[in-house]
Amino acid sequence: MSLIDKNLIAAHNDRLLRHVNNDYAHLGEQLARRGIDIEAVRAKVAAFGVAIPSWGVGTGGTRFARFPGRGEPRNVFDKLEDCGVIQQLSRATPTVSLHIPWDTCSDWSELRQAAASHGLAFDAINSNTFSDQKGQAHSYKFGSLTHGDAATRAQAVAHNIECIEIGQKLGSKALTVWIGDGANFPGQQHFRRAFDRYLESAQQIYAALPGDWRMMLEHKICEPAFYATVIQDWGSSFMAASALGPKAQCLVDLGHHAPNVNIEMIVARLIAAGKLAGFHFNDSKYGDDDLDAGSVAPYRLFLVFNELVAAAHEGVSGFDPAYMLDQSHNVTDPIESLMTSAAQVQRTYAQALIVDRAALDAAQDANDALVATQCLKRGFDTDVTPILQRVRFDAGGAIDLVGAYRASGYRQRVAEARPAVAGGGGGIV
Ligand SMILES: [Mn+2]
Repeated sequence: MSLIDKNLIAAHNDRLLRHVNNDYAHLGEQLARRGIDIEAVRAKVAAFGVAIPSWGVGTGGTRFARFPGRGEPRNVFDKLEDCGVIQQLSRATPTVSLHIPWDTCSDWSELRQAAASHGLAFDAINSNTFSDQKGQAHSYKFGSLTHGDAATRAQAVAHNIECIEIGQKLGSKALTVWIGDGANFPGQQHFRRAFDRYLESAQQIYAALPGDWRMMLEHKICEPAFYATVIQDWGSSFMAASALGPKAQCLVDLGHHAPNVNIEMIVARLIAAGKLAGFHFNDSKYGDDDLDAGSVAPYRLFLVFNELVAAAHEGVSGFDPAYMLDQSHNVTDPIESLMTSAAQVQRTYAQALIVDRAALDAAQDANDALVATQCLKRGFDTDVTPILQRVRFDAGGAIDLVGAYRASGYRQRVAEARPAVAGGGGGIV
């Protein structure tokens, strides 16, 4: 099933293809002079995918307000359609990451079929114990997996196990756990006891994991607990993942760190320890801003990818990170932002792929700081756009993502079919 008319994409591509081919040939020559085979880079970029968060296709919001967009998805089936459009045009987003209970539905096999009809599969499933759901017996106002009350903890554990069961029906292979537990006042919480309770609860969830599943622990420095968060940084996350066992790993959300933290170095440490679960890509200027990936600090994103490409290049055992976007779109059409961000992640991957690793190693060995850093800059400064355009074209996607999307009239169509609804999950974690 095609959500966007294939003829429209083809007509749009036809107008651009000659230029793309010329640009690609020129870039190929430039890279060849540097000893790089553009076809090898293209093949790796074509095989790269980043998951779409189901919550990302709705308009986000802040603590102050949410300004809904037109034709917002009303349910998980609508969300899958929007994800299908992103995948049809970008060819970089073959999977969707669901959030329970925001994405609850009555027939999971029907949902799996709907996803398949849009060319989509399911990535990690996300639990939610950071807000109360209708009819819930115990409130999470003062915590979930770390709550002082055993019945509240048991309820949160049971929800996570239910998420695993749903994920199994959908073909997921991972559970992502992020909790909002923590304290808003000094003295409110006994730090060590709260962490012990987290481990005890997490162990029960871990015990329910199927053999081929991973448990991804997502840390966050603050919010909603503004004084102290139980799993606040990669240290706590690593302690928990180590205590739980080999199937537990640490997920890095780029927005969940203190300002100016060297995230690429955290990534390197987690790779070294065999504990890097994967990423939630986004960008930030001040805090957990959930801005579009690479929109503010593209070089920081590049330095993260430099570590990832280096690990793959060096054949680090067990290295298999999961890639997801996690953004809040307050002023853009979420489909446009997600397509652009997926392409940005692809772009950054390609830039890291063309770093001369042998030259970088030699410069490091010779203590030649200037040449070493130039090796990285040379990758980052290279405009790899023609590679991305060719990858999309070859796979049946759109050379010009936003141009083709706007020409398709998809947003106007769904705006008519989907009357505005109040509420819905606006939370971004
Ligand atoms: Mn996240």
